[in-house]
Amino acid sequence: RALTSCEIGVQAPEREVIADEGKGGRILLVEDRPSSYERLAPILAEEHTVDVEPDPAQALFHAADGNYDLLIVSLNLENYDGLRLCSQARSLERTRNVPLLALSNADNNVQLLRGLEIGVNDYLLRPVDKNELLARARTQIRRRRYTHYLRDSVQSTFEMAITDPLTGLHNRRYLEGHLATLAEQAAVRGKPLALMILDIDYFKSINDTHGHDAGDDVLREFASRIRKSVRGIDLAARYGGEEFVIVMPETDQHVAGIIAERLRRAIANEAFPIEKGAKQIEVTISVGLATLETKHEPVGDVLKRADQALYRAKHDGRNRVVS
Ligand code: GH3
Ligand code: MG
Ligand code: MG
Ligand code: MG
Repeated sequence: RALTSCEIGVQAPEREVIADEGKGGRILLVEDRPSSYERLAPILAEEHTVDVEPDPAQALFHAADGNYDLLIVSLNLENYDGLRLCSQARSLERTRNVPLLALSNADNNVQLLRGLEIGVNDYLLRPVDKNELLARARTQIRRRRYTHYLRDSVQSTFEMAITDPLTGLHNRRYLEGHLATLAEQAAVRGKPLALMILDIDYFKSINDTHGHDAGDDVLREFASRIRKSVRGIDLAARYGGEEFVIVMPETDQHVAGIIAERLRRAIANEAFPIEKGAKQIEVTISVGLATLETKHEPVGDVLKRADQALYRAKHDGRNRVVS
C-alpha cells in the first residue's frame, strides 16, 4: 500500500513560500564595464541588495563565500572570458546551485548557446530592458528560495521519520533499516559486529512512584549517557518504551562486554535527576549482548540472542550484563 502524503508528513508549502515575489535577494553582478554596471546596479538595487565585482577571480571568491541568491555575469567582460567564469561557477561546490543569469550581446548567438550548455539558467540581451532584468532576476530568486524550502522540508521530514522525539536517538524503524547493512558490511570486511539491548530495570515502578514525566526524564538522561559512551560509528536507537539497542561495528564480544559493563556502571553509580533536578533517583539497567557469529547469520538471529541474554540478566537479578 502506498503511503499518503499525510502519513509521510509532506505538507503543502507555507503560504509565504508560494506568495514570495522574489524581491529582497542578494545579487552579485559580475561586470567590468562601468557604463554597464553603473546603469544596471541601481535598477537591481530598487528590489535587491547588489554587489558589483569587476574582477572575475574576486567574483568567484565572493560567490563561494557570500550567500548570494543570484549571480549575474556579463559574457562580454573586457578582461576575461565570461563563459569561462560561468563554467567555473558551475564546477565549484559552493556556487554550483546558485542561479546564473548571463548578459549577452544580441549578435552573439554562439556564445549564448554555449552559456546555456554550461548551465546558465537564463539570459538577457543587450541593451538590457529594465523591467525584463527585474522580472528575470525575481524569477531566479523565487526558484532558488523554493528549492531551498523543498530541500529543508524533505530533510526535516526524513529526520523526523528516523528519530525518536523523546530522546533524539534513532528510532526502531531506522535501526531495523540499517542493521542488515551494518551486518553485511561486517561480513564483507571480515570484521566482528556486536549488538546489545539495554533495558531499564523496574521502569514501571519509576513511573508509578514518581510519575510519567519523571519516567520521561529518566529516558532522556539514559539516552544522553548512551550517547556519551558510544563512538561515531556505533548506532544507538530507542527500540521500545524503555529498551535501547546499540550496534557496534568492528567490536568483538570481549570489547563489547567491557563497554556494556562500563555503561551499566555509569547508570548505576550516578543517580538520575528528576523534577528539574529537585530529586534524584537510583536507576539500574540490564544488558543482553550478542555478536554476529558467522558471515551468513541473519542479523535477526543476533537480535534474538541479545534478547535471550537480556531475559537471563533480568532473571538472574537485574543490574547486570549477560552475553
Ligand atoms: P523490568 O525490570 O522487567 O524491565 O521491568 P519494567 O517495569 O522495566 O518493564 P515493563 O516492560 O513491565 O514496563 C515498562 C514500562 O515502560 C511500561 C510503560 O508504561 C513504560 N513506558 C513505555 N514507554 C514510555 C515512555 O515513553 N515514557 C514513560 N514515562 N514510560 C514509558
Ligand atoms: Mg519488561
Ligand atoms: Mg524494563
Ligand atoms: Mg522492557
